[in-house]
Amino acid sequence: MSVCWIGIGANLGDSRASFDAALQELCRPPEVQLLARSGLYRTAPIGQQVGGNFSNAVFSIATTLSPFELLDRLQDVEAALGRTRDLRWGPRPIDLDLLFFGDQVIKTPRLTVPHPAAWYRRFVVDPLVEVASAFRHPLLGKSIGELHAELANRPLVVACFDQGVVSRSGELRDRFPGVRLLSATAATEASGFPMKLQDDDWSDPVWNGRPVADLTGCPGDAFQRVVDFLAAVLDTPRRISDW
Ligand code: A4P
Ligand code: MG
Repeated sequence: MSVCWIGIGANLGDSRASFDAALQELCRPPEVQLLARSGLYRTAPIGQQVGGNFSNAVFSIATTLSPFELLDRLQDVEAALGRTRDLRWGPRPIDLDLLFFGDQVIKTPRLTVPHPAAWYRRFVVDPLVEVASAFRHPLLGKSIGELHAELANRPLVVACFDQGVVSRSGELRDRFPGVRLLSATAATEASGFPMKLQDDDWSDPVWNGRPVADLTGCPGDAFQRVVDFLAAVLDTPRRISDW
């Protein structure tokens, strides 16, 4: 039996009804049991073509399924609730992301676990900290509560290895006043919470003891990826109700 954490999101249709239907459908067979769920959050949309505000939440299950069987099940539930895949990071009536599968680490073209963005997207971490504060991230060696607290540091120091992006740090400062973007060499000496915006051949999940933001799978050019990353870190999701 494995304990898994799943992120759920929607910005089309009646998201509350879709969330309830997704849980019911997913937990219908005996191989999946619901353990806990967070409240419902209203969050700012991250991504250029993603549409309007989202509802987001997280829940945990116990399952005897393998990670790939669970991914199949999640995608079947998404399809049953009207999800189509016309556009990456497009508007959606339901999205189910496998955040953690116990402490397993999986990196294949079809499935990456832990989900690379699980630790820095506030639309995931804020609901997660409600119900899994003590859970230790299997790659980063820190608890969800610790990661959540570090994301709140201001200024948020971000170490960037991409010189093209660093040369546009003024633009980023205007847009995100709480952030100090430094080149990687400058950030090594900085206190605070540097992050590296990963280039293609870097595989370490931590750098100088700090989490690496792996943006390689995100849409857009390097600058847009950094914009989306910072927007996801600096968002302040609003808890709207219990779920
Ligand atoms: N895949 C790999 N690893 C996983 C995993 N751990 N969980 C593969 C789920 N799927 C995983 O996903 C693309 C492919 O990722 C799948 O075929 C699967 O094999 P998708 O659901 O088809 O497409 P997507 O959702 O557009 O892309 P992706 O990369 O899953 O994006 P995300 O991470 O879901 O982000 N803003 C707010 N406020 N709230 C949101 O929930 N969501 C997104 C999409 C963007 N902006 C958002 C939100
Ligand atoms: Mg997804």
